Amino acid sequence: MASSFPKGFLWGAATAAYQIEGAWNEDGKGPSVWDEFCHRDGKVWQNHTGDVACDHYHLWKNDIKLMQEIGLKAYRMSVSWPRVIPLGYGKQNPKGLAFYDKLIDGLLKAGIDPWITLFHWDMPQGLQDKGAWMNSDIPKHFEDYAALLASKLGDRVSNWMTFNEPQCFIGIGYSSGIHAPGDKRSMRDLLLMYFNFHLAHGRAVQAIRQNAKLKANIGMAPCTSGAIPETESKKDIDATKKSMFTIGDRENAFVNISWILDPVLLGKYPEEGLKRYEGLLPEIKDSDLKLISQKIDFIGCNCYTGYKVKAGKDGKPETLAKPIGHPRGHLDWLTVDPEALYWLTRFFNERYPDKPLVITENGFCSLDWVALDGKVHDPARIDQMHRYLKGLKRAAAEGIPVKAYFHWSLMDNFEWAEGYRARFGMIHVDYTTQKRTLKDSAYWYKDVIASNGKDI
Ligand code: IFM
Repeated sequence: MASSFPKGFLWGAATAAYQIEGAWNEDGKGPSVWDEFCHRDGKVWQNHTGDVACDHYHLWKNDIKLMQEIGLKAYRMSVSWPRVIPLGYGKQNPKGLAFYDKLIDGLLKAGIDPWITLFHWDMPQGLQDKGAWMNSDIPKHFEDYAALLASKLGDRVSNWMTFNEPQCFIGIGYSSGIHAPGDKRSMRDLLLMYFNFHLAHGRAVQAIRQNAKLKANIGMAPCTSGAIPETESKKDIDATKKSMFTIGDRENAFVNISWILDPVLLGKYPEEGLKRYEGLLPEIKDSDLKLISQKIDFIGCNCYTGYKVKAGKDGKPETLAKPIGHPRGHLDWLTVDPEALYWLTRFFNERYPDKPLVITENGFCSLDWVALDGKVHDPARIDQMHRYLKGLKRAAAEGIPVKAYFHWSLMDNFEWAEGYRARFGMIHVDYTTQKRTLKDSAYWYKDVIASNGKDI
């Protein structure tokens, strides 16, 4: 095992615009689907909204200081599309662009490398009114938005992610309706949305390359749970890998990672999916696949959880139930499965060989508060991070090209339909005063960064 992470490994933390910025209707910003959704009664836990969130729109300077205090080398943030183009198409908003301009300058001055996600779920309501992902014009609107950001910020920003977790904003937002815009569409519609998202991705990659002054490092940040073999026998490993990329049920809105990444990296949709979704898919032309499979520079992945698999009869994957009392965070879905990062990066590298891999999100939510001693003690988050990073370190030691790790999240923030009840940050936020307190995990991470993970 290597004594530290590879030289130049990038340690970062991540956030997203709607979850931290607040200022939902300031300085000419247009509404997003999340603004509209949160203002509807009963959609979000205790009717919380992102109206103010962490007020990062006003407190960004202080937040950069805190990032410096932790020693972050990189910061993954997203841009709010309706803040810079209020309707999502047409007129730009100079004040919104000025905000990101200042923020980027501030980060660079602080020695922190900005990694920008173009779309982290806050679809402009103006485009939602036109059908959003159902509308065949959406890829073109997204291309224009990407071109705008690349031309305004691409002289200082080189790292870009087109989308965050398509399976969530399509699969949850338009299927179960638990997320904005709260829609419930058929699988046929969802597959069309996934297709339009893919086209939008391809167009955005082209637009960034054409408009950015700096050489662009472009990827995407989909999500998946990592499949972990029960033992390291060849038959368990083979079955586990199969399970990781297997297309789920025909009606499963949360499509498998292979449906997201194969067209982008292999230039084709998985055969198994083409059969499974037969009769539900839009027409997909070779020219579409060419556009979708524009060369990207890295594969990002958001991974929080894992599940164990063993080879059953005839080597078929069998998923094992988690034992009673399996460790988990404050939200039910967030189980602690540390080997996930090792197996995920290993299987990705085998399916999509030699592409740099970036963990664009990984983290833990707990019930943290400021203790009598004025500090925030979050040993569970430290332990979670420590265990997961061990897996990533093993991957690096075996030559898997892992390049960066972004902890979710820099600070506690608006956790979508869960409101503020789940705290994911390394920085505690008191939402009534906006006071920030670095948690124990932030100091622990600071040491990890300073030693390049030597003691992991
Ligand atoms: O808060 C979210 C983030 O917006 C997307 N990935 C998962 C995080 C935790 O649920």
